[in-house]
Amino acid sequence: MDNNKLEGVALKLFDINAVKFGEFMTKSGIETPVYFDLRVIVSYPRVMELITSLLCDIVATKVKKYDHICGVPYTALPIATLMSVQAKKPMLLRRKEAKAYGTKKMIEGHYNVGETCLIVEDVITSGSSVLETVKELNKEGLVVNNAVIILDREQGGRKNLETNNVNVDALFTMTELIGILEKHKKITKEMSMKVRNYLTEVKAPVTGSSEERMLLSYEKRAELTSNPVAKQLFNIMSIKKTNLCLSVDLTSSIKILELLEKVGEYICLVKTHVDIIEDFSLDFITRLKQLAQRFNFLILEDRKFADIGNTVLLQYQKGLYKISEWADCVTSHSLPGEGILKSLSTPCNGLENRGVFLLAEMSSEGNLISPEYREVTVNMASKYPNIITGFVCQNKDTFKDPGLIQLTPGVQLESAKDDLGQVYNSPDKVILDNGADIIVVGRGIIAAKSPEAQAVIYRDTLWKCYLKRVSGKLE
Ligand code: 5BU
Repeated sequence: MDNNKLEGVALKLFDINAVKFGEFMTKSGIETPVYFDLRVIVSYPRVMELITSLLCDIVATKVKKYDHICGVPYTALPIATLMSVQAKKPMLLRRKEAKAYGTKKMIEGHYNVGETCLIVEDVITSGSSVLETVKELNKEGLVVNNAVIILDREQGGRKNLETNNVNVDALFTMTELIGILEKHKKITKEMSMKVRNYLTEVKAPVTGSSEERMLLSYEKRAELTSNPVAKQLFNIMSIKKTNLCLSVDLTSSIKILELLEKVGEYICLVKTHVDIIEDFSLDFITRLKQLAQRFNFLILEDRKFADIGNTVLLQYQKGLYKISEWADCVTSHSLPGEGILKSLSTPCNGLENRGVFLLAEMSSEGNLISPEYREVTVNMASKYPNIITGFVCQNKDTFKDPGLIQLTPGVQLESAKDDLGQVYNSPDKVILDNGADIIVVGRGIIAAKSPEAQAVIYRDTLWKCYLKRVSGKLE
């Protein structure tokens, strides 16, 4: 490769502020001394031209065969377009969200199953954005063996991609870029050392493990989910800074509403057992929904469906409670088999944006769920990504997908158990060791002298544990 050209690009990137030095915070809450914003390069046609020609040179020498080029949205799209034109290879366009009408295609362009596609990306850290695009292309029967990128931050992304059989070629590694900038006195020796130390200390999580899920921020995970309720929940948690779900196990609708007036602002989700309410009415539901809207929380009806698909469909949509009309999400057992998920994903009354938390484990002593049952439950859920919000479970190894939510009940600050088999863990234990994303607290709050004060304590304690988890230094 032409080293002069390469140095020229590095210096230009520095001049146009596409690379900055100082103290920055990454999306996942980790401090970094170097930050890239390659979006700005679209304002510099000469830089675009240089980068395109250098990337095309790499591809010509390193990539044996490819039929298409696809950029990772959005920063890499213009670069991929220019490369496609220069190399005279057809481009594919990946959508971030499927169109709501017409064709629901995620990949636009003409292609045949079995053809190969080269990926273009600006920067890789963990490689997870590239992998998302690979996943979409694979779904269409396209094969991805190679990715070309502008900058490899050397924090584990290359390894993650190679583990997934995607070979990576980069214009620069971070070390090379820093070397050029130091040589040309754009940055001090000190800064260069600082960046090098940072690179050895902070590694991106390994993709596809439950550890990765635990280290990603809710904000990031909102982008990785296929279920609209999970997306909303991740967003609410990030905005309100709370991962507390209140289980309102009270038998009076007035008491439930009074309680939510006081604690609504501290929770991301309210969990109901609608069949224990003695004065249930549709007016209660109207008021519950008003509170949900006012305080920005979602509603989970903990119905624990467990019958054949047809009965569950009736239990979900009909009867006194008409759960499907108001609950954003419900809980369900996997015991009856896939029919239960088919029935819960049946479109009803034109309502979309519904979710299901599938029970993969329980908190009660002596429950009969075995590791095998847990595993087949998770496999079953993977066939219904649009409807599955996450799992009710106790253990981080239950699932890996960072787009799904681990909902964990059985949490209290004070007690270790109740008299009827419930087992409690501490916030620390469930979030840091066991991987809980949303934590269900019932009597820990509702039975307290001041539920409001107690909700604040839980909210603060749980959020602190989450922050500690995502800021953890890795490896
Ligand atoms: P508690 O008061 O924090 O013990 O209430 C816990 C709530 O979570 C209660 O409504 C249970 O029905 C629910 N729950 C649970 O405790 N354990 C489980 O494994 C499942 C649900 Br699934």
